[in-house]
Amino acid sequence: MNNTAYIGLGSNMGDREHYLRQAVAMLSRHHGVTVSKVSSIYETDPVGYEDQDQFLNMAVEVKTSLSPFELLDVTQSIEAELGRTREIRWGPRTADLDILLYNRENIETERLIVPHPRMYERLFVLAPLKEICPQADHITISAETNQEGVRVWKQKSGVGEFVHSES
Ligand code: A4P
Ligand code: MG
Repeated sequence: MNNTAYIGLGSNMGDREHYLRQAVAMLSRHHGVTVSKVSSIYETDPVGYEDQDQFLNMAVEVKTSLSPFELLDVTQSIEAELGRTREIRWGPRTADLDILLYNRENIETERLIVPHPRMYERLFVLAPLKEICPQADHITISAETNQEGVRVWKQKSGVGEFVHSES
């Protein structure tokens, strides 16, 4: 578990909190992944495609023995298992898991780009990330970023509450 990664999670369909909790619990059940920190849960206005319901967003820190691509396999299988159907780009989803940072690596491939290319202008990513990630503390939120539409919905609690919340 000698790598540190940050994952951004979002949901705006059905029981949003349930999907976030399920996703975190599924991450932590994977042998190669330990969830080490969880942020608060934020309620956020939709960005990109705006004619959709509000999101819940959060971020988690994981310690992992997996490579970035293996971690992407895991996050994508969690999205699939949580029944994500995606008809519209940036549209509604039950669970979306984006790899935000993986150590300090820069990866630019067809399948995976890290740091996540859109995270720097998205307050719904940066607000939860800054709570748990020392290296993100230095990221300044650009002047063009809409400062509104992101508010704490449930204060940060312990990892254990997430990991043991679902069977
Ligand atoms: N991919 C490349 N890099 C990564 C990475 N670092 N992490 C590839 C995860 N995936 C990565 O993603 C499309 C492809 O990106 C994947 O096949 C993977 O190989 P996707 O998740 O399948 O598609 P998507 O999420 O619909 O598109 P995209 O472009 O990833 O959307 P975003 O940027 O994730 O935005 N508003 C609020 N308030 N809250 C939200 O959470 N989310 C979105 C989705 C839009 N608006 C939102 C929110
Ligand atoms: Mg995505």
